[in-house]
Amino acid sequence: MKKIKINKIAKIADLIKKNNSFFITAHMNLEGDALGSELALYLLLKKLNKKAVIYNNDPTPEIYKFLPSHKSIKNNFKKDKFDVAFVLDCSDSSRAGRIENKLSAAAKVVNIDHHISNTYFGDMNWVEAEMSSASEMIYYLVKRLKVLDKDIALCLYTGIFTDSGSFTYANTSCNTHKIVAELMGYGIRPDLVYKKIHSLCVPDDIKFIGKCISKLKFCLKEKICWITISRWQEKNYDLTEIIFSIMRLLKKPEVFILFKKINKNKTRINFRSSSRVDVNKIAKFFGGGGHQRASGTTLEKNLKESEKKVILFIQRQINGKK
Ligand SMILES: [Mn+2]
Repeated sequence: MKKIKINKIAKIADLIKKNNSFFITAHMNLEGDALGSELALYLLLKKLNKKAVIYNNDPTPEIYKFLPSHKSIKNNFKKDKFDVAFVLDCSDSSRAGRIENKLSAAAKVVNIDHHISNTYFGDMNWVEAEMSSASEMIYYLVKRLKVLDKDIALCLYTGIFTDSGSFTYANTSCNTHKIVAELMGYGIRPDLVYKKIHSLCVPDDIKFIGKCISKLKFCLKEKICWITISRWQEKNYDLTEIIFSIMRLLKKPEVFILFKKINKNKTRINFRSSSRVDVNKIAKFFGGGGHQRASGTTLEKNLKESEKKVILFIQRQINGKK
């Protein structure tokens, strides 16, 4: 485990103390870590009597509406000037969607992220590629400024919980568990958080998942495992993670891929790695990015072409390593 960048935390804490107005944003397609880290930072700033607002590209998914202060999140940017803009959980400023254009409303942009593919787009950049989540990073800032309370703990817990795959991914460290132990001391109910985020399917969803699983494909002695899905429906909750969690029950695969048809000439591709294969590099080759163990990209190609190109590339990658 690499050392945490304490000097960055000190600098950001200082920046918060010296300034008054802040806006916060995170990536499009909001999930637990984006929202958890945003809301924890928002509550931190409010506790220090700062002017703070969250602007997101997308509306908050229903399932996260148990998070404290979610109602303060705005989708329409008002013309205003800010001292500082915080961009959370974004490998690149473009991940913030249309909010990217609003960053110029702030005198300074601070980039706080845990993606290895981060482009260091901020005036100040705090990037910790070994951390489980942006929420884990915000925890250190919260500690530094001594503002941890029950609401902040719930936001941070939710962010860490979702981004660490319920504490099962390789990014879950000893520190992650120490932090979670402390957060739970504020009365977090893990069973309720799990239920809010995961127990959401209706019977048709499970049937759909079953159909997807029945289409499993393998190659390279089951080292590569994938599914192509021609009728993908975006849900308010993440079927992608559920399908991956089933695929991850398999013993042999090193790489898991989902190909989802968005339209005739657009395919969304998600990658997961179970061990040594760096799927950030693979996604990057195809114009995307993410983490070593989880990444994604979108190709302007049909489902079949995308499948062929990507599988061939990964086959070469794996074979080339031997
Ligand atoms: Mn994250």
